[in-house]
Amino acid sequence: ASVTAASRLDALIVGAGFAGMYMLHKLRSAGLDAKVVEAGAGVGGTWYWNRYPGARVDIQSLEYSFGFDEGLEREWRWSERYAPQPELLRYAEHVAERFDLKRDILLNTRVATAHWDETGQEWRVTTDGGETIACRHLILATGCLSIPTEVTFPGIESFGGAVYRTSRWPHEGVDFSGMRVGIIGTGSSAIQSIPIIAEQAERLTVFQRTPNYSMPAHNGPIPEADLEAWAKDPRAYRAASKDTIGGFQNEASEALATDTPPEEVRAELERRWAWGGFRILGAFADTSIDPEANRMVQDFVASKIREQVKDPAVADLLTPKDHPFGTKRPCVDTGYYATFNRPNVELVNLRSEPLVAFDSTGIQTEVRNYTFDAVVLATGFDAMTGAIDRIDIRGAGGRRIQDHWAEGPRTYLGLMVAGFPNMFTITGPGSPSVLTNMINSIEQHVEWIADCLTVLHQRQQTSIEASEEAEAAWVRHVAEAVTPSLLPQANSWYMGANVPGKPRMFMPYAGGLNTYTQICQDVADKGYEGFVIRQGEQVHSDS
Ligand code: NA7
Repeated sequence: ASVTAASRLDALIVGAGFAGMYMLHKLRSAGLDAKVVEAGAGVGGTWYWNRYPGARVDIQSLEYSFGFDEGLEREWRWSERYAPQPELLRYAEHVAERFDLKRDILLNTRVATAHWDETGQEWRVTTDGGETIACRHLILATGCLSIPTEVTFPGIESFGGAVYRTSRWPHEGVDFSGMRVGIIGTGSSAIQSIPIIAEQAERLTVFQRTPNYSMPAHNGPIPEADLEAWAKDPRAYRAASKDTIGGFQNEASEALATDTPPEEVRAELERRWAWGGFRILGAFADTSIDPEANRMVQDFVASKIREQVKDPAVADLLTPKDHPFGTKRPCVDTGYYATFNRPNVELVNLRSEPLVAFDSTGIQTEVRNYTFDAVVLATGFDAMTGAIDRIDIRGAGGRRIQDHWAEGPRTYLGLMVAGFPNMFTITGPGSPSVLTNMINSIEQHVEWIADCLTVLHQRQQTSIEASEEAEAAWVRHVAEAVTPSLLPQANSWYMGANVPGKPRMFMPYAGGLNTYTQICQDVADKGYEGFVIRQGEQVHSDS
């Protein structure tokens, strides 16, 4: 199909989650012609798809919300510290309405291919609906945790009961009353849903391969101190959130656990545990880099698990032993550990009792047969690269992104890829993204990209591309940034370790959102250092 220059967009954005929506708003406000293609039937991304019971945000909502518009900020009130998924979805829909975004969002449509056209200096995009769209810039706002892993089990198709995936939950919900339910996985999704499923179901069996560290959310009303600080000066409050490693306020301490008397370490960890959520991560500056300091936090969490779980054998099984604290994404829960005190809940250790197969009635392990009416798969995502890999993207010279990333994802600043002109990733590999408060990372990326495209547009420059050297240097820098930390010690999805055959490489940038923001700003201030920018070739002039 041929597309005339007249119908070419300035930018096509893929995905209508928070990133895609804000990107659309920013580009339209700058006078650019932009549209969004979204696979779901509605906006909201993560919060559109992940409708499992108990799904909620792990960062306080006061900070996990947009700060770019004061009107939006003033009129929206969060009901709790950590908003539940339905409220986050309402917020996403509210943002779409408020900024009249939907007229430029094509729903129920998945991008199939995106090929760079050298002559026209544009991307040719096709969708599963058969549309062809030409665009100057292609912006991938496809999410870091949007494609479930293709985990499957022998015989699962013969199972007579229902199978649910946490990330593809039925919109009408599921009533587990009177059912015998099995759940596979003990990551964040499982840890949030297990307490609620356990209350409904007749019996719940949890199949655990690796235990995770989980901290109590202590969800409830937003803490007075935060509300006051925010109300006094919302701009200053937002700025303080962004000027941190993780993109949220955490009372980050400079103190070293190894220099602190043990009883003081314990008291500080207790105080932060009582506050809830991720606050414990900021307790000491050395817990993420020094095994001995980390061990103190591990021991503390283990003691907390023992306090909450009555059966010492079950408590022991729930205690992580194979990875340091914080090296896999820590979980935040409401009543997770105490759920194992319920008479209708049992924990199966897949390490000592491997899963053999499903049959028509349930799950067989090497030890027993379990009968179920329903099974829940909470088995995780092909993180950071999954959604990008699934599009047939070809850059200059027809090079496929999968080939360029064969040994792991390579980007410059997590924003662009050498050889893929005019293609941006929001919260892409090589950016801090999944190690941070996503909304603050999204705002930073979107604003940087919007400024860049505005400058190019004003100067009639047709293309921008990361240089090979800048990309190579950034890949090295991303590796160096994580080297002092314990993060690479875990077989985490940060490392690509949860997907068979995926190259092992620490994908996000561990240098902190504040440092990263400064680096991106400096690059722009130096005239987009490390990028190759081409002047318009006047391809449509009549000379
Ligand atoms: P996660 O955190 O990747 O958790 C997936 C869980 O599923 C984890 O416990 C896995 O155990 C388990 N799993 C995966 N495959 C299998 C098989 N084949 N057999 C048994 N168990 C399996 O995904 P979530 O959806 O919970 O959370 C993703 C992110 O969303 C989270 O980190 C937050 O950032 C929000 P394993 O550890 O691999 O042994």
